[in-house]
Formats: sequence, C-alpha cells, structure tokens
Amino acid sequence: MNELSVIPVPAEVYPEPGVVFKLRPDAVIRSDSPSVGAYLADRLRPPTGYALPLAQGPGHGIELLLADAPAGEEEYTLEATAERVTVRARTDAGLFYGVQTLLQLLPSTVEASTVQDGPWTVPGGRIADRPRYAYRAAMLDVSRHFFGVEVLERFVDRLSRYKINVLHLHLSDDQGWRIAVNAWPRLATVGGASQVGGGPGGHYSQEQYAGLVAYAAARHVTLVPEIDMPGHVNAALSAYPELNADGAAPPPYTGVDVGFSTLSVGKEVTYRFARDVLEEIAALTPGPYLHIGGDEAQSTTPEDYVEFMARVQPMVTAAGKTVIGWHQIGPAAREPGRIAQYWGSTDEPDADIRAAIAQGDRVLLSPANRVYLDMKYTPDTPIGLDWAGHVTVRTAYEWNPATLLPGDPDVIGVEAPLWTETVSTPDDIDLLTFPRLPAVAELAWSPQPSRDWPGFRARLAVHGPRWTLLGIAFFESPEIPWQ
Ligand code: TNX
Repeated sequence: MNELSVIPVPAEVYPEPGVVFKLRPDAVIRSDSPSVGAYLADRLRPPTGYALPLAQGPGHGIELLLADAPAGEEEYTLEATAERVTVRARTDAGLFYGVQTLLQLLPSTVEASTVQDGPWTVPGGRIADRPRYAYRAAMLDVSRHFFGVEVLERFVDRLSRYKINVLHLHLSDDQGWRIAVNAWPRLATVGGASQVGGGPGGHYSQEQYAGLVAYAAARHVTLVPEIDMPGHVNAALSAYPELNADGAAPPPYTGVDVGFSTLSVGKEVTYRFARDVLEEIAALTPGPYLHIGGDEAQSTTPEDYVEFMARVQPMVTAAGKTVIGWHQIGPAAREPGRIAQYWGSTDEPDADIRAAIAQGDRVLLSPANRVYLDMKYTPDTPIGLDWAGHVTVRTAYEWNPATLLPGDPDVIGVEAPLWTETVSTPDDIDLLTFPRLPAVAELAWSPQPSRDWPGFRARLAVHGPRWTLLGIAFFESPEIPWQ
C-alpha cells in the first residue's frame, strides 16, 4: 500500500510490501450489510465481468463485517491479504466508507461501465480510518438555476465517493422556489417557474424529493433542505400577494442581485406561511437539520430580523429539527443546538459570527475565499464569480478548520457551497466541483497532520482518469500533475 492514491487520505496506513490481493473470477462478496454488499457488487460487476455473488462463508473474495469492529460511528478498518480483503465497521456507514477506500485501491478502470482487462489488484496491508469531522458537506443552489433529480442523484453519487455525508440544497431564493408545498401550492407552480436569465425553472414534487432522500440515504448522504428567510424571498412574494407589505405581488426575478426582498415581519400571515412550509419540509426530512437561511436580509431592519427569528426558529424545534442558519443569525436569540454556518473570509471574522460563538452556537465552516465552489479558479475560468477572490485547488486545500475562528467554537465540519448564478449546465457543475470538492472532502475527513499539499496533489493526479471514465467534465488545473 505504498502507492496509495486514496482521497481523503486515511488516518493510518500500514503497507505489507510484497503482498497483493488479486480478485479472481470466482470471488464472492460476504457482507453483514445487505445494502453495502449490493452497492459494492453493483460497482464491481460491470468493469470486472465477474458474477461476484453475495454469499455466506469466507471463500476467496471480499468480506464486509460488522463484527470485531472499531468503535467509532463512521470508523472502519480494511485489511488486504493475498487471499481476501476484509472491511470491518460498527455501522453500515463505516462499511460504506471502507468500500469507497477499497474501490480507490483498485485500478482506475474499475470506474468503467463495460468489462475491462484486469488484473484487479489491491496492495496488501492494513488501513485504520475514521473522520475528523462528523459533518462533511457540499451545497447546491437549485434556485438560481434549476437542476432535475437525475442531476442531483449524480451529484450525490459523486460526493459519496469522497466520504461526503451531507448535501445541503438551497431550495428557495429570489429567482425560484423549488419544492412543492401542499398548503401553499403556488410557491412551486408560480414561484418555481423562473430562474436566472429567464429560463423555465422548475420544482421537485414531494414524491421526487422523497426519492432523492432515499437515493442519498443509500449512499450515507443526509439531505439538509434550506428555505431562505426573511430575505431572498422574491419567488414566494411573487406567488402570494398577501405575503407582501403592500399586498401586491412583484414580478418574477431573473437577475443576480441580492438583498432586495423581505417577508413582512409585522404580518401574521408571514408566520402561518413559515410554519406550514417548515412543517411540510420537516416531514420530508429524516435528517436532523433544517436550514432557514437568514443571510443578506438587507431589506429587513435589524430589529425586525431578530423578532422574525425569535418566532421562526422555535417552529423548527417544534418540528423536531435542529436550526442551521447562515452566520448572520448570530445576534438572534438561539434555539438549543443551533448551528451557524460561517461564510465570511478567513481574514477577519465579523460581529455576527462572534455573536453566534459567544452564544454557544456550533459552527459549520464555509469560508468563501477557501471553499466557495462558485469562485473562479483563476481570472480565465469561463464561469464563476470572484467577489471572494480566486480559489485555486491549493487555496481550497491548504488551511486548518480548527484554527480559523477565535473563541474556541465547537466546529462540526466543513461545507463547500456551489451557488449557481453563473452555473446552468451539469458540465458547469463538474467544472467548478472537481477537483476542489475532493480537496474539501480531505480537509473534513483526514487528520490535519496526515495531509499536505505535495501529497494531495500527487494523489489527486491519479483521480483524473477515473473522472474521465465517469464522464466528469473536471477542471484540468495546471496545479496538478495529471496522469
Ligand atoms: C452570497 S453566501 C450569498 C448568495 C450568493 C453568493 C454568491 C450567502 C449566504 N449568500 O446569495 O449566491 O454569495 O457567491
């Protein structure tokens, strides 16, 4: 295991020089987890052409075992001998991560969808691995540009290969409302029928959303839905005149400005709307979190903002969920367990995040000048923004989440957001996501001392051929010695 190119780099690796596991055509998969066993078989059968039956008993092949496992929730060990590969974990999630590591130890052609020549080898040795942070996330803004369920499924599938375990969906903004709400049907049918640049937009039915939740769960990814309030609400205001202070609905918005819309904090209908929406979204969400936005409420007075949040945050708690808000939520009274998502820069934390930390909020890190996937890599990047600077692969990779903010906050993890003002096709998503998302995945999973830029750059190079086989239109950054 000395030529490992695993991303995120595992916590502990003990190579066994001279030992090689070679998958034979008669190999079996013995799995204590039916779902992870089936996932592995689905990934291995097309490129190998082997039958790989799910079998009992320890023949030649791969074992995924829930016995004699390490203690951590997402922890696993992987041992490769000449005869078999054994993954052990206490949970299905741990086995799933062990399987991702195993797939990365096999040749890149394992990503092909048709039968390839072997040999299907895994270097001998032992890995003991566990995540640094429990919350390892990406965000996709489906409001500025709408993307259908198939695009989201592909995104989830790709994230899960790098042990990302949360997908945050920005489901509402000025330009479009993307989820059906039975109590307020015009949100989706009227508020969803627009997007940046004036395209048709779209929305997810509750059935489609539930399907996506299940698809993600099968890959150990939790969806975190966001309904952004009290700003970023033009789409909702355009669908329901009564939500507006003057009772008149504004036209749909197809530009890229922010900060011009607000819910009416003094109107009771605002709270009926918020409660109905949050209850329906909570019912669609098996995960523990609801994100209520709270950013850039520049058309809401600070007093109104605090009053609004004092009434709306308890609705999330009442629906059985934990509040997440962008860090502007810091000055508003907190609900127990609240998480503030920091999207400032790494230079000087502002008063809002300081207020959040002082109140005891947990913190999710999304520093814009490090992990905003919508920032251009360089001035030449054909799409993307640059208000937070240019974010090279190295910039995204080379920082320490533990020392970013003062006040010793409880950091739950790292999230890389992809805002889509300039992102309108699946290839656009790929270009901005790869290779920066794998950099963020390693930042969130691997221990700080086991990762460094020269090592990451060399390992990343080996992933290019995999992405090509998967049809990922990644950015061939000159920072990486691509193979
Ligand atoms: C800031 S980050 C926003 C978004 C924009 C993004 C573009 C945040 C909470 N708000 O409304 O899409 O910048 O980079």
